[in-house]
Amino acid sequence: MEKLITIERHMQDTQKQFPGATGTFTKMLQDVALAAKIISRETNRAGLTNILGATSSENPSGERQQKLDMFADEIIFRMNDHTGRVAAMVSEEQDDLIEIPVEFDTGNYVLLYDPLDGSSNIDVNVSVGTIFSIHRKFTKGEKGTIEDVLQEGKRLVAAGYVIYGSSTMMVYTTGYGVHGFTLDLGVGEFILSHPDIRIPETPIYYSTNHGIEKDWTEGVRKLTHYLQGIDGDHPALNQRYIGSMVADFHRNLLKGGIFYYPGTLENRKKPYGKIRLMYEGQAMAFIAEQAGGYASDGIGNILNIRPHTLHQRTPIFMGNRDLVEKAEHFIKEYDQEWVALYNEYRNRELVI
Ligand code: AHM
Ligand code: MG
Repeated sequence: MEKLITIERHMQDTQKQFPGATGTFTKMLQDVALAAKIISRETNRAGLTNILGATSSENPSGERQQKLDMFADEIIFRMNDHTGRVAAMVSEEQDDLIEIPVEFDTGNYVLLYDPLDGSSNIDVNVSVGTIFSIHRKFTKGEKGTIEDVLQEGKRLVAAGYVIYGSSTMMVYTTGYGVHGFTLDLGVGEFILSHPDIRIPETPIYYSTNHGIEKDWTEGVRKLTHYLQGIDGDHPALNQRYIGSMVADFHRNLLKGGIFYYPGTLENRKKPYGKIRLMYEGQAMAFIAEQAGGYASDGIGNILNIRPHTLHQRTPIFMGNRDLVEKAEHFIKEYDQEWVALYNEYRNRELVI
């Protein structure tokens, strides 16, 4: 019989391998897991919120009518603001650095998160997700700073996501493999269901938004034809696109494949892509790499980008390493004009 291992137990056991570890970091991950359970509960009843919330006398504050992404944002903040473990936070839903209220102690880590990714899918009962990552604070002083947050992805100490799908799963890495846990609703625990996830060598899917193909660069077009088996000798892959990156990535992580949201031509809507480097890109890139895959912005490793602003965008190609390297190859060959445009943005200096 397989051992039953809760996420708490798994995190504690991992921590034991590091003598001297204080457990602070483990507890912080556990706080995120608890926030995920609350968000999962609300996400599951999203279709009922208007009906129940409007009539419930128990809830005069109107909290239930709150938009789910705002609710998720607040839950993650409230779970972490008073623990003494976190020095600052940043959220995709907030413009600026989120400071720890003065009445609480601060700690050695900063937390970055996208509280509800793919939120356009909530109203139509399609999977959404939460993405998070953790950097170690390195500046002096008690408060976390923008510099603590805007570190390169390769310096992350942990990252993960929660997918609110047909079941709720939390997948995380601390740099020692990628592990997945499924929420048992009956007991309210995340149970280890996918230990040591490795992206399969043979890919099955490619995932991208074909609706914006008219804005694509030539390199992205060539890549897509390659993945479709039209150009070159690669067997044709199936196309799947949900529009929630967590869900699209999760499927491709378990089944093999590539997800891309490229930068577009200069005069089109998204020359630098859509995905946010700090809340989405770095975390996913760390997980992809830990699972034996790779994530690139089309030029190089996303984990090597030196961030210059909180809401920085990044083009993204991630999944099986050989496919992502193929994307880099096509972009180098066909998209030099776009590369110059994007490089100017990518290499901007951080201004405080
Ligand atoms: P969001 O953070 O506003 O939800 O946007 C990010 C999402 C990703 O999850 C998804 O991959 C992408 O937007 C879909 O965008 P599009 O509808 O342009 O394909
Ligand atoms: Mg998002």
